[in-house]
Amino acid sequence: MARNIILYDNSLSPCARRVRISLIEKGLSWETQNIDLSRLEQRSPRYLAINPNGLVPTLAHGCRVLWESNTITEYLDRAFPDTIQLYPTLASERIEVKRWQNSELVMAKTFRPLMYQRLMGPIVHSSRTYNEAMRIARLSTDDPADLEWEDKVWRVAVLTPEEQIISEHQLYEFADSVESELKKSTSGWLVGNNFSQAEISVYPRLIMYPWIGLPLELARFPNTTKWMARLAERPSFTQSLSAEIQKSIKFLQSPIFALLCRLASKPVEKRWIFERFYVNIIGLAIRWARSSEHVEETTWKAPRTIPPIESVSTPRSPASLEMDGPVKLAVTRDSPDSSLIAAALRIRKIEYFEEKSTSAPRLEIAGKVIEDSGLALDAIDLVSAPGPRLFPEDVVEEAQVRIWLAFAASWHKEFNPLLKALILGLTQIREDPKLNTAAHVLETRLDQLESRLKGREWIATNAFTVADEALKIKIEMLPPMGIQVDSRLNITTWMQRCATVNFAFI
Ligand SMILES: N[C@@H](CCC(=O)N[C@@H](CS)C(=O)NCC(=O)O)C(=O)O
Repeated sequence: MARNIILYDNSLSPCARRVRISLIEKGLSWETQNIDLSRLEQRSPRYLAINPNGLVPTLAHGCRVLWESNTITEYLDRAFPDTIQLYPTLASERIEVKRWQNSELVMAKTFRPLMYQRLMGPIVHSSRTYNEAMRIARLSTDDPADLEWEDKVWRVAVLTPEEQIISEHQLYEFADSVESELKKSTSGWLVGNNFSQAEISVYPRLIMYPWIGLPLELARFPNTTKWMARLAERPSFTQSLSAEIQKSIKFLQSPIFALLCRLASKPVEKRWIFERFYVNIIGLAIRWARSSEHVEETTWKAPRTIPPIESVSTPRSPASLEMDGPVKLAVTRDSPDSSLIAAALRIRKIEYFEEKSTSAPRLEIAGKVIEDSGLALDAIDLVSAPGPRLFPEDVVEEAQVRIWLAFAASWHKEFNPLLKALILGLTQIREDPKLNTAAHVLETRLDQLESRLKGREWIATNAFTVADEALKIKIEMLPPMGIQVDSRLNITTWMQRCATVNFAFI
């Protein structure tokens, strides 16, 4: 049945693939709009207007537009209660699924640069001249940070050889954690006794390891190999892979591509004649195989403006995670994540002991030790506590809170180095080119927020939510970093409104 769903997708994207798998598992049909990442279409103003994080996937269900793959899949479970439910209802299992999703997202931060170094970079480098690559990127964006990124990608200089080794090590640590969980599992699944969203979230990127030079050897990963083979047999896993990618896999894992990667990362002037010839020939073949190379204009369509048909949604998972001792929060000085977790505990009226920490904030709650603020919010939401839930009962409102939390979380790449510089006492932040670019990116994020707040009192719903708190905490820290907020009127008024919220009465 057509459900008025559009997926803004890219066939190479593991994040989009997990949404595709969920849609197929649920028997939902959708329309695909391809966003060409190699042309930076995800950074175009038109795309940023529907997804301010500038990443795929985005899902439009009628006029409801959602980003962040894990939020989308959770929304699909709740919005389509008559389909297979992929998230467990049991709070203890649900939080384990979310733990996998979070550690997968942490792994993705290491995977992304290595993927651009070893997969996207060589493809773009060999199939386009430098000027062509920059001209194509400029068709989508004139943001200096994006153009700087494209320059690095074309030069296949995203990571140094030393950084690549560190990344490889971290990525294998994640694969080891999957292996050890599957070794312990009596059901053969990551969480509980059933196939769940955990599989759908972890598999798509893990299966791409060999494409970026990280083979998953049978001897080291026997359980993972078996698990992957079992998953590959599910129709949703096969059907979620485009024919184009299925054809390309052999090429991406071949010595031909491995040689291209080696040569592409060597400066052009240091290549032998036959090496240059090799890169050009493979580049021509890639160009010929990729039909989109010949298209100048973007082809994707905007979301529909009609609301989807209302239906009864699955109720929110009950807050039934049992507390089994005191709640402890180890806070890090000047850390927005620490402040957010503390605020969430106060909203839910949970008493906790605070300790000081020099590493990442750490929450101990309901027998779990959590070092990720996203996961911490979910755990705080799922424990039985006297205060109101962090995520609203309404399915659309819940998704809105989650996407705006993801918007706030996505500032980390720029926010963290600026914060570090500030802690180290650097005052002339704008004089450092890298920090200046980071500050510029955050200013763009503020502009996005300013336009979201136009005519609205709160960021996600029509009441104060934890998403407002997450953004407020970060914005308060910007002026000392040399990023002024005052000129943005909607943000200033909203900040004043946030300051009046008294957690004791929420
Ligand atoms: N946390 C986001 C991550 C999305 C993401 O990183 N998407 C990648 C493809 S898997 C992308 O759009 N990459 C383009 C880029 O990095 O500029 C999600 O789960 O949706």
